[in-house]
Amino acid sequence: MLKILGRANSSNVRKVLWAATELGQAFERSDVGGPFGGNDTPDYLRMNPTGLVPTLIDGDVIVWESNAIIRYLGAKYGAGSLWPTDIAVRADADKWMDWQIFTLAGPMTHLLHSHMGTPGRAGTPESIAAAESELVKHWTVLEKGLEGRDFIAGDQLTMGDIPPGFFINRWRQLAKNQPEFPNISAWHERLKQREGYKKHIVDAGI
Ligand SMILES: N[C@@H](CCC(=O)N[C@@H](CS)C(=O)NCC(=O)O)C(=O)O
Repeated sequence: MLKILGRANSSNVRKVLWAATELGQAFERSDVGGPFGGNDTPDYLRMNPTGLVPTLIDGDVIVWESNAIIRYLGAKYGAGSLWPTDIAVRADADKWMDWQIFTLAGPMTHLLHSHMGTPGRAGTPESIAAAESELVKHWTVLEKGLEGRDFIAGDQLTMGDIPPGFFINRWRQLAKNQPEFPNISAWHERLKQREGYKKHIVDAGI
């Protein structure tokens, strides 16, 4: 059975839990990181030298970096579903996964820490407003990308929906500056119909 190491309130862990659920793969999850610790031990660092979560163990295979884990799970257990077999569709899904981690993650993390009041990481009203404006610019790109599509890479859910699908739910909860994005709203509603999204993203908090 798959083993997923990482606390269940971590955004990067939750993306992986959603992916495994979409694939119908049973998993055992252990609380590692945050208040649980365990991610600075020699054993953990041998598996994941970053000392971050999540880490996936699938038999002899160990994978870290949440989006790499989602790609691995898709390729192994979801060819034709989460993992598009058409190379062009797969590139499209890949693109939005990279966009999430390089483009959305910075301002989204700023909003989260500001909301939580994390010492040393919470922003000022000005920096929060700037992060929110930046996010509106980025979500506008996805709004256009979703034109005529039910999901990010076409008419079915793929791995490309998972990373930005996590952030849209958080952005809806945290951002004050939320223009109308009809395509994004319809996509978000579609995601909310899915068991894994409901359980690991919507019902699991911010
Ligand atoms: N790029 C990495 C980032 C991993 C990351 O930053 N994980 C955070 C939790 S979301 C972490 O491990 N923080 C330290 C901790 O929980 O102890 C990924 O996508 O897996």
